[in-house]
Amino acid sequence: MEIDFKSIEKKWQGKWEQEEIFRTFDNSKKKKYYVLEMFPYPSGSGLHMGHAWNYIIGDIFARFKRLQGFNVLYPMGYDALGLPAENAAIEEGIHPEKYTNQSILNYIKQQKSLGLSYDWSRMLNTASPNFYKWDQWIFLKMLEKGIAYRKKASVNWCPKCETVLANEQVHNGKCWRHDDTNAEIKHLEQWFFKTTNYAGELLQGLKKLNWPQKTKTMQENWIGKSNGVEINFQVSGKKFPIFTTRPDTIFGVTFMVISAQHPDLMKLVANEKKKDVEIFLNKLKSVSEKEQKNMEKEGVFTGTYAINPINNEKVPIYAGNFVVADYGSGMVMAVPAHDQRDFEFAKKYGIKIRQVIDGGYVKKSAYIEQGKLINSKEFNSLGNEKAKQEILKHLKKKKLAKEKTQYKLRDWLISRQRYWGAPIPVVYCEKCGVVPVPEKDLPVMLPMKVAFGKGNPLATNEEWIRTKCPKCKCEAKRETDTMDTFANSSWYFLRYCDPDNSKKIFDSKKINFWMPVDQYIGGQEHICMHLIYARFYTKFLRDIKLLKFDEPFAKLFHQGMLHGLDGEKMSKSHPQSVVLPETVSDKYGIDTARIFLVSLASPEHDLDWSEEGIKGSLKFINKIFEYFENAKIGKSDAKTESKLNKIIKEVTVQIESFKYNLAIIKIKELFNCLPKETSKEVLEKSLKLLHPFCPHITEEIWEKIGNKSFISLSEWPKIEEKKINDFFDKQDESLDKLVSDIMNILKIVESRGEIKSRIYVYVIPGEKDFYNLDELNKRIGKQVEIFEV
Ligand code: ANZ
Ligand code: ZN
Ligand code: ZN
Repeated sequence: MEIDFKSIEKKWQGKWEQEEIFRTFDNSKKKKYYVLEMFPYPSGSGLHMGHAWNYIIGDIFARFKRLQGFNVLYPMGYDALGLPAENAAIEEGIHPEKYTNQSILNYIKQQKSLGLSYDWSRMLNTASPNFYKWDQWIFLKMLEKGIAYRKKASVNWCPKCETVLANEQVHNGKCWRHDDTNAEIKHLEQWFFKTTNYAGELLQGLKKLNWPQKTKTMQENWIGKSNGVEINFQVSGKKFPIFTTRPDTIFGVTFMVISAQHPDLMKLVANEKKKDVEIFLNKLKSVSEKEQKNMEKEGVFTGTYAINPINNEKVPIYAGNFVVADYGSGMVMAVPAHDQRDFEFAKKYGIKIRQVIDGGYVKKSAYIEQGKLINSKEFNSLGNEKAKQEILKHLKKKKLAKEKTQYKLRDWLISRQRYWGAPIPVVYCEKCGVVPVPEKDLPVMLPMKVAFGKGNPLATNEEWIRTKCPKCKCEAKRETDTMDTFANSSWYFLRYCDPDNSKKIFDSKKINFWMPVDQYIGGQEHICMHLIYARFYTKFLRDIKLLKFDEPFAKLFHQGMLHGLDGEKMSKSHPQSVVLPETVSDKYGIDTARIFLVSLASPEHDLDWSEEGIKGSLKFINKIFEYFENAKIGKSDAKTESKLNKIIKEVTVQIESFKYNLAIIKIKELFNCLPKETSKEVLEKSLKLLHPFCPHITEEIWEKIGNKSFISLSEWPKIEEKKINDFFDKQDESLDKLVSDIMNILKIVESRGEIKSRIYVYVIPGEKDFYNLDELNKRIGKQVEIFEV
């Protein structure tokens, strides 16, 4: 049988669009349900099967929820600003705006051809001033509240991207976009968002989220809570706080190490040592901070000393490569006897090692286990856990220490020295300093005319840079940095709830109605980037009273990775692996591809694309089509009803938990045992189960069996518990057993050379009707008779 997929797809996609059946309204009486896939970046090379898979997973869910009777918000938009578009445009010699618009149009076309049921009226494009205006607006609010701030810091710079990166965007010392490029360290004045203000809450909030445990643990580790103590040492007559988790070892401090990247390092260095320190710093210059931590511990004496408050001992301060500048205070009290890094350092530079915890023999490595204190005056012989408390108490009394919770999370560096982003809305005035652009002057539009390839493109448009100071009206200069594109994806999901608002960022009433996203779907690569930033934005917007909830994404699902025929992860960087949805739908129909993508494995697992597999799916679709073509509408029987209801029950649970593959198995099983003649209701219910997976052909069949409405807008079949009858299953089981018994006996008999054409089965009285004789005959392939004795 030949199914004309092309025209069926065109027909239904056309009707859905024309009648806007997936448009969502705020005033429905139904319960809301918000389904969202992570924000795509519209690349010029378009969408491949790997991307398609992600959207199909979401679409199946959205269609399912819609049939279940929810008022489903299922929007789509494009994370269009950002470096890839800028780079691609430079490569192709066209303006990023043109490049982006073309890519978006292409994306929309491709997504529509997958049969995705988005509400296209809410489409977002972050490159539109109507969107990035609100990026700038949020920035101003953050500036007002002290959450956005500017500081000089040692920052990670990607020489390939030609811009700085946030801490989250440096993966093992390398740029997240360029795993062949080490991030370099630069000292620059940059804009930051104070994510650390929310560190505790970001950690705490994870508890109540319905996210995969692994994901939560990864975020937890990224945020990295550490409970310790801050102890004031004296450095050049001033107090200098030191973060430690081991106050019990304070008598063992024999030196201090300040981070080589510490902004105040040079202020602290003694004149006669300035040269030495500079030579050391130069050596480190091209190595990122993360890498330095893995390097051999190195350092140089600064010529300065610190005074240990517990015993007033004078200890030398070194500048070292293994201390992080913006963790704690960027200086550590080094205890070589009990900390391995300090131990290695002390060995290398011949510094004294003083054991203060009794235990192992400190000669080859630090002793890091528990033990009783020694060499610690009045604290001697205390167990070291107890000593932690006692020493803290002692120092606290003298106001020299306090408890401190420290997080690994860093503030988010949001400045980018690139063009295709939202301009940071501030100006620099000689008189007034940094002046925010007034709200009424937003958006600060990206100028079209800039030169690419000579550093920050925005810095090449003099005319744009020159402006008037909003405060004193004197000549002033615009900020030329743009915002990290992750800013856009940090709140886009809110704008979908009120996409066309031109007066406000959004109407809080609408947001509080739709949010949080009930089901979020996306890859694991964003666990410590987008998923942290979006949670941070949500908390900030809540604090300025725009939102009434704390967390943006109630439930999260990570899809696996699709691999191409060559076994490589399907991506642009492996052209051999790429399969295009167009090619597949031309050959097999998009519903075939959809069902293939979810039938082999549960979608959280990786999947290999296979030509064989898709042929199998095509067979199944053909079978379905043929079945409905030939089905006679009449009466249904109790057995079919029982099976149907049982399977509805199972499929409902399986789709809900993304076990799409198991749902497909059940649906196949159902169609295997549907009789040629059954009721319209049974036919329709069975078809509805298939609908989320194969929206086009189910619409077509739905119409063929006499419906005028859309199956897309119909209702998920209700489970009629009372029709489920285990008797039929027992009957099936007994029949299976009888068939296998007969087959075994036949085997024995026939091995003796006797050929039997008739088979008599003797059962106890009343059991004869328990077996379906037709079925029995069919399966044995011989005539069977049953007698009651
Ligand atoms: C003295 C000491 C003795 C330490 C000892 C450890 C063992 P976590 O758990 O990761 O928070 N530290 C403090 N600031 C640092 C920085 N900016 N860069 C690198 N290391 C830093 O680790 C806390 C410990 O890491 C602190 O406790 C400090 O070393 C070090 F036997 O202080 B400890
Ligand atoms: Zn890079
Ligand atoms: Zn001014």
